[in-house]
Amino acid sequence: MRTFSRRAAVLSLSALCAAPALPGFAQQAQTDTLDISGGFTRASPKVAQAGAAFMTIRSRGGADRLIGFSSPNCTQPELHTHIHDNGMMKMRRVEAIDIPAGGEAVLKPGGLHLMLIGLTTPLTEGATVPVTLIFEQAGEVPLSLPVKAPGAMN
Ligand SMILES: [Cu+2]
Repeated sequence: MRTFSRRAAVLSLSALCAAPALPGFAQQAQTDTLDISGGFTRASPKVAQAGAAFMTIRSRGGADRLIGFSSPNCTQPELHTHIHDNGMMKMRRVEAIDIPAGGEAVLKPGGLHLMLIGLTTPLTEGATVPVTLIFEQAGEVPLSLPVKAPGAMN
C-alpha cells in the first residue's frame, strides 16, 4: 500500500513536468485590452550581470502604462530606454512605458526595453524566461520569452 502511494506520487509529478506549459505562460499574451507579441530576450555571456528583453505591446482599448515587471531570472527588474548623449548610446531608467489608446509601444534593441539586472542564471539560447508584466490598468500579465542569439534584433 505504501509502495503504491509512492508510485502514484511519482506518476503525478512526472505528469506535471510533462505538461506543455503553465497556463497563462506563453510567448504571446492577450488581455481584454492588450496584445503582446514578438517578445524575446538574448543570450548573455556567463559573466553578464544583466540582460534585456523586447516586445510589442498594442492596446485595443484605452491608454495603459507598463509600470514594471518581475522575473525569477533576475533580482532587479527595471524599465529602460536608450538616449543619445554626445554620440554615445546610454541606457536610462524610466518610471513607466506608455501604451496609447488604440496604439502601441515597441520595445526593441536600441530603444525601450525590460532590463533584467542581477541575473540569477545566464540567459541560454533556446531557453525561455518567464516574466510578469505589470500594467496600471490591465494588471499582471505573465508571458514566457524565448532566449535568442546574442545579436538578435527581433
Ligand atoms: Cu537597459
